[in-house]
Amino acid sequence: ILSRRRALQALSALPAAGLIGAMPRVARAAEFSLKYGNNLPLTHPLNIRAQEAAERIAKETGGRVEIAIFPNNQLGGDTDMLAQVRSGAITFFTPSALVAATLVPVAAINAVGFAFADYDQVWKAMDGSLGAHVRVAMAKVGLHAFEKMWDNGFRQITSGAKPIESAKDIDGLKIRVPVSPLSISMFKALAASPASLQFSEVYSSLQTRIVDAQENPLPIIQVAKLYEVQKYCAISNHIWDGFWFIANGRAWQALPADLKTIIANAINDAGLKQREDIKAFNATVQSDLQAKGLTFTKPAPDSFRAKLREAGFYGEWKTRFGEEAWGLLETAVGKLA
Ligand code: TF8
Repeated sequence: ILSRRRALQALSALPAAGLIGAMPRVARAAEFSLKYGNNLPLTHPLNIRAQEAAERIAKETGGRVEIAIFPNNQLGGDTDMLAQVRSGAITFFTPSALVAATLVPVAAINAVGFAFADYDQVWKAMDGSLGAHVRVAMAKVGLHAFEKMWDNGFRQITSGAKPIESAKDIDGLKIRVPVSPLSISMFKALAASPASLQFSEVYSSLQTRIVDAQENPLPIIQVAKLYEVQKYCAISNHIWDGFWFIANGRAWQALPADLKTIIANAINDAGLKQREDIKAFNATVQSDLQAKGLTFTKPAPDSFRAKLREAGFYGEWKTRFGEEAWGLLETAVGKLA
């Protein structure tokens, strides 16, 4: 941005005659310069599709809207970016639903342990009334959530010291979870010893053995190179997690309607493509990770679910999320408790 400003100054110092028409489009300052922050490396499909959306938006608005992307925690961890998008310091952020829930508790509803069985259930619910319910709650705290969620994936557990074959093996496990009350509650109910850390701290906390384990979807384990600091991976599918593409509500409302339409279409379309990318990624990522040295196990979900029921996990979260949200979830996935 700075260098562009300097380029503009340099241009304006040139003799004007005949130059205006020849001026390259990038040299014109955008009417709306918007910042978007996220926590992922540029190699993740989320950043690839977000970049495409930003280019499409610049093109379709004739350069009136410019979106600068700050990937890879450049602006701080998730909690920082959540504060920034709330205050308007940045316009866009894509938190995991788990992280968004620190501000809007019901946003974690999709992450109830062992709720979703597959992607058919997921997209029906999140593109339907469950997603709509969450977006209304976001609006109440001044956040505009775009209609289409982006895919993070089904979360899996990696560990360093020993493989996880059944729920018993996570007794006492020191596991990093996101800054998420639901994740803490779930892993406590499973008798593990969970600790909340920002995603930006995950690699180093595994490397220095502050924790033994973490849980994330396979594409994240791949792009964040967590296989370098972990030995085992249990395909537990314990949580389906997605990203909410959110905007600061005031900044969003202040945009002219025609620009809002262009931006929303570009972001929602990019989200749908990103879902397909993750699907394709999922087809090969397990064998890639195996080749990189991770050993996989596939514990049956039953022992986990039984433990959660016994600990009263589902009952507690039904109360915390409320009858309405819980009802929408159970309509999508069947009875949980
Ligand atoms: C976490 C998050 C992650 C996502 C992803 C890295 O583990 O939930 O799954 O934020 O962008 O902190």
